[in-house]
Amino acid sequence: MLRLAIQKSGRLSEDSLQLIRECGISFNRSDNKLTSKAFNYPVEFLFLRDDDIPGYVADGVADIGIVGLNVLQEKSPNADIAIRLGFSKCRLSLAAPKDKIAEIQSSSLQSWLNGKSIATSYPNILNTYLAANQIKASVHEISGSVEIAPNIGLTDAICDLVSSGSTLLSNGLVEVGSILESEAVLISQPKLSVSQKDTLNELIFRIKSVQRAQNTKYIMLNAPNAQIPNIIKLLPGVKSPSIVPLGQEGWSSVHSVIKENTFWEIIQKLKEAGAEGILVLPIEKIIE
Ligand code: PRT
Ligand code: ZN
Repeated sequence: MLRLAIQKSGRLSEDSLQLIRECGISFNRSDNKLTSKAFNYPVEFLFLRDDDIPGYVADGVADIGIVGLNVLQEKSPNADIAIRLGFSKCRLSLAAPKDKIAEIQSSSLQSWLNGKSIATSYPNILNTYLAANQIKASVHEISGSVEIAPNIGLTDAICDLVSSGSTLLSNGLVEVGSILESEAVLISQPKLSVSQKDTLNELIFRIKSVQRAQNTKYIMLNAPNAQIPNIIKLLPGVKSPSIVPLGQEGWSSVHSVIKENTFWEIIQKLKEAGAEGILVLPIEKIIE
């Protein structure tokens, strides 16, 4: 049995549980229970505050856990990351009041920060960054609402998580530098038994299959046979595209996969190459 720590409620919870479901693992969750066992996989869930997950995994109370890289770097920077999960993306950034921007631009961020005070909930990451950049600034640790610190005269700047940037904007702050790009990661304790390692490896295999499918679409299109060589060049596929003759003489149907990030560019080129009736479908899993 592998004990998996997941955030009880918050920004990571729903995506973590969704990933587990997409890996074909079923479970029941009642809101007030702190643990739950999967029906069809040797895993038990522990529902915890995200800040506690790195410590529980380090102590072996949980065997694996899903947590933001920001919390992991702050609490257990040397922990083993089994796989990056790609959701809950954000960055830990330095921000300053917008009326200081001209001053910062006229020198450099490093020299402006010297002698300044910075509020943050991430003192360890921030101190490491300051030391690495030879900046002497004072760090004020506060646990929440960091973005109000400059407005109430507590500090000159802040170091906090940013995703859309709207919290900074509504507090009159501007992002002046990013010190960590974060996303959810799966971590594991170092002393798993052989069978626990097998269970973890199987879970990672399933996660990779889900991730590949999320970034990829299934595409079907029709084209005149004379155009097929040009179309194939645009669609390399998993191995190579499947070509199926159509009922209409001289035409074929091409089936393949395309990457999400090249999608619109490729569709345009396919149309120019004579493709018609293009269908694009989501893929649930890709096993390699
Ligand atoms: O109760 P518990 O301790 O478990 O949860 P929590 O309240 O400490 O954490 P939670 O649920 O807010 O966040 C969990 C994790 O989500 C974080 O550790 C990050 O890894 C990730 N994440 C992703 C974020 C954000 N995006 C985010 N935008 N965590 C916090 N924010 C906050 C940020 O602190 C700031 O206040 O959102 C605000 C900024 O957002 P924008 O969109 O206005 O820029
Ligand atoms: Zn927390």
